[in-house]
Amino acid sequence: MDFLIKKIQTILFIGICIISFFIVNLTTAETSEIKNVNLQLILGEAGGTGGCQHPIYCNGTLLKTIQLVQVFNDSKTFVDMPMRSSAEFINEQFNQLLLNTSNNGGPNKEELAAFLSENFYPAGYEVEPVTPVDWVPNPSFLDEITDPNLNDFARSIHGKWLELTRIFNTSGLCDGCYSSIPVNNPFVIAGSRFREFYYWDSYWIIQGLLVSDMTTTAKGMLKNFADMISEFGFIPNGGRIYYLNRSQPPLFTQMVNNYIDATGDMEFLQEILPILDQEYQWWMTHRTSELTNEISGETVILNLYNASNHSPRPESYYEDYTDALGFSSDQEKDYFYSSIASGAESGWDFSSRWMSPSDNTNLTTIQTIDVIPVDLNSILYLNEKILSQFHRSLGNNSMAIFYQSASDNRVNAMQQVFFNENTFQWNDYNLKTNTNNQNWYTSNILPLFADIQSSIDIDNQEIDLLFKSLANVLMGYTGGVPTSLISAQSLQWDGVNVWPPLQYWVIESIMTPNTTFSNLLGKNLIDRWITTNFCGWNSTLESQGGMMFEKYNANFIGVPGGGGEYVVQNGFGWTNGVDLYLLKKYGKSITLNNC
Ligand SMILES: *[C@@H]1O[C@H](CO)[C@@H](O)[C@H](O)[C@H]1NC(C)=O
Ligand SMILES: *[C@@H]1O[C@H](CO)[C@@H](O)[C@H](O)[C@H]1NC(C)=O
Ligand SMILES: *[C@@H]1O[C@H](CO)[C@@H](O)[C@H](O)[C@H]1NC(C)=O
Ligand SMILES: *[C@@H]1O[C@H](CO)[C@@H](O)[C@H](O)[C@H]1NC(C)=O
Ligand SMILES: *[C@@H]1O[C@H](CO)[C@@H](O)[C@H](O)[C@H]1NC(C)=O
Ligand SMILES: *[C@@H]1O[C@H](CO)[C@@H](O)[C@H](O)[C@H]1NC(C)=O
Ligand SMILES: *[C@@H]1O[C@H](CO)[C@@H](O)[C@H](O)[C@H]1NC(C)=O
Ligand SMILES: *[C@@H]1O[C@H](CO)[C@@H](O)[C@H](O)[C@H]1NC(C)=O
Ligand SMILES: *[C@@H]1O[C@H](CO)[C@@H](O)[C@H](O)[C@H]1NC(C)=O
Ligand SMILES: CC(=O)N[C@H]1CO[C@H](CO)[C@@H](O)[C@@H]1O
Repeated sequence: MDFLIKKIQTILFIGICIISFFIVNLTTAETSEIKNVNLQLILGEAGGTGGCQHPIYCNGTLLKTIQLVQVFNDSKTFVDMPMRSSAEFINEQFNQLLLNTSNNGGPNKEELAAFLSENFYPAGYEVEPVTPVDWVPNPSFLDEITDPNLNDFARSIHGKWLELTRIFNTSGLCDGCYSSIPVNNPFVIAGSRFREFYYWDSYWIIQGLLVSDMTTTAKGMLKNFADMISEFGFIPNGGRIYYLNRSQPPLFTQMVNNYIDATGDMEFLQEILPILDQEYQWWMTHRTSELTNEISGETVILNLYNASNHSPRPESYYEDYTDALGFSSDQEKDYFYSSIASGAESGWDFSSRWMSPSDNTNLTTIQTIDVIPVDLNSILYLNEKILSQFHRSLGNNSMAIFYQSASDNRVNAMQQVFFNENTFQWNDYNLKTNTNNQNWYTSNILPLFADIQSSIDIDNQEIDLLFKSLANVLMGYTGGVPTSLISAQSLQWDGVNVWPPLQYWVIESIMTPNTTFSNLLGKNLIDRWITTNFCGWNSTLESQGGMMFEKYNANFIGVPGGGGEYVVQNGFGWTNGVDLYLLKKYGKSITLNNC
C-alpha cells in the first residue's frame, strides 16, 4: 500500500479528525469540551526543543580539537569533565595554546592532555555516590524466591542499587562550568560510562526499584523527570546538556503507572497528570507524520523519531564527524546528523532498521527521520490507554474520551501502515521508499505487549501461529531472542545482541495473550534469559563481584554482546531492573539451565 506524506500542520487537525471520523455518539456538550481541551493543550505547550549552545561542551574549536585528536578513546569523556574556570577564560587559554604551538602545526595529544588537566576536573567529578534512603537489606520479595542460586542472584542485584545511586553535586563549581543537568532528587545510573540518568533506561530501573520496595527513590526519579518536562517541554535523552536536542522512547507515563500500581499514591497522580498530558502533547506536536492511504484516501497520523541537528553529537563527535566526511553538501550532512541524533532518540543506536533498505549495514545511509517505527507507536498507544484511564479515575471524562479516541485512531493507523496480514507481524514503514521493512526485528511483535490484540480482529489461534512461525528466533538461541538477523560491527542494535529492554518487551508480548502455547514459550524464554544473566554473574562473582552486562550474546550463555561505538558496559541499570521484575513475577517457576 502506498502512502503520500504530508507534513502535519497543527495539532487541532487531530481533534477535527477524531471528532469527524471516530466519535459518533457524543453529545454536543462533550464535543465542544473536547475542542476546548485541544485548544488548551496547544496554548499550554511549553517551548521548543531547547538545544545546547554551550561554548565548551556543544560548540567551538576546543571541542572539535579535543575530539578529532582523540585525546580520549571515548568521545564522551571530555564532555563530562567540569571546568575549573569560566568558558571565556578557558577559550582564551586555548587560543594561547594554539598560538604557542602554531609553529608545530598545533598542539599534539600530550599538550592537549596537559591543557585539559590544568583547566578541567576529571570526567564525572560532579557525580557523587549516595546511599538511597529507602534501601533495606531484606526486601520482602526475596522471601518468595526459594531456589538458593536464584535467591543469591536476586539479593546481589538488589545490593547493586547501593553502587548505582547518584546525585549531581555542582557546589564549588562555577556557573555553567559543567555539562550535567542538575536535578533535585537522587537517581540510579545505568553504570560505567553512563554516569548520569537516562530516560528510557529509567523505566526498567524503576520497575526494579519497585520490586526492591524503594518507592521513595522511584518517586524522586519521577519528580526529576516531571521537573524536566516543566523546564524543557520534554524529557531529554539523559542528564546532560548535550542531550537537549533529543528525547528517548516516551515511557514516563508507563513509569508513573507502575509506581501508582505499586503504591496507590493517587495524590501524586493528581499532581503529575497535567505534566503527563504536556509530554504527550510534545510528542504529538514535534514527532508526528501524516500519511494518506492512496487507495481509500484516508489520512492517518503516526509518530516518528525526528530530532533536528546540524552537527556531530558532542559525546560521539569523532564518530559522527568522520562518518559525515563523505557528504559534500550541507543538506546531506544535516540529513545525516539529524538521522543520527534521531537514531539515538530511538534508543536503538544504531540499527539496520534506520538504514536505507538498499544498503542496510552501512551507517552512512542512515535515514531515521524517514522511518515510522512500530515500537514508538506501540508505546504511545499504551500511553494513550493509560492516560485515558488516569483521567477517568480522576473524574475527567472529556480527557478520558480524548485519549480513548487517540488510541482508537492509532490502532487504525498501525493496522493500515504496519500490519502484514500474511505474517501477522508489524513492520516499520519507510517514507522514502514507501515500503515496509520485512526483516525480523524484535520490534515486529511489540504491539502485543501494548495489548493491541484486544482491539483488533485477531484470535488466539492466529497469535499462536505467529509465535510458531517465529520459532527460529524465539526458540532457536540459547541466550535469548536476537535483535535481528542482520549483523554488522557498527550496528549494536542488530544481530545476536540480546538487549534487556527488548527481552522484557518480547516476554511481555508473549505472556500478554495468555494462550497455553504462548505461556509455555514464554516460560522457556524466561528460563533462558535468567540463565544467561545468572551465568554471566556467577562466573564473575569472585573476580568482579558478579557482573551484569548492558547486553548479551544470543549464541552463548553468560557472554556479553558486542559492537557499536563503545566497549561493553557493566552495572547495569536496566539489566538489574528487568531481572528483578521477572524474579518477582515468575520467581517460583523459573528453572535455571546449566551454565
Ligand atoms: C559555534 O562556534 C562557531 C565557531 O567555532 C561560531 O562561529 C558559532 O557562532 C557558534 N555557534 C553558536 C550558536 O554559538
Ligand atoms: C584505549 O585505547 C588503548 C589503545 O587502543 C587501549 O589499550 C585501552 O584499553 C583503551 N582504553 C579504554 C578505556 O578503552
Ligand atoms: C603560551 O606561552 C607563553 C609563553 O611561553 C606561556 O606563558 C603560556 O603559559 C602559554 N600558554 C599556554 C596556554 O600554553
Ligand atoms: C557537595 O560538594 C561539596 C564540596 O565539594 C561538599 O562540601 C558537600 O558536602 C557536597 N554535598 C553533598 C550533598 O554531598
Ligand atoms: C521532521 O521535522 C522537520 C522539522 O525539524 C520537518 O521539516 C519534517 O517534515 C519532519 N519530518 C516528518 C516526516 O514529518
Ligand atoms: C556506504 O554508503 C556510502 C553512501 O552513503 C557510500 O559512499 C559508501 O561507499 C558505502 N560504504 C560501503 C562500505 O559500501
Ligand atoms: C479536564 O482536563 C482539562 C485539561 O486539563 C481541563 O481543561 C478540564 O477543565 C477538565 N475537566 C474536568 C471536568 O475536570
Ligand atoms: C490466563 O488464562 C487463564 C485461563 O484461561 C486465567 O485463569 C488467568 O487468570 C489468565 N491470566 C491472566 C494474567 O490474565
Ligand atoms: C557458580 O560458579 C562457581 C564457581 O565458578 C561454580 O562452582 C558453580 O557451579 C556455579 N554455579 C552454578 C549454578 O552454575
Ligand atoms: C548539540 C546540538 O546538536 N545542538 C543543536 C540543537 O538544536 C539547535 C537548533 O536546531 C542547534 O542550534 C544546536 O546546535
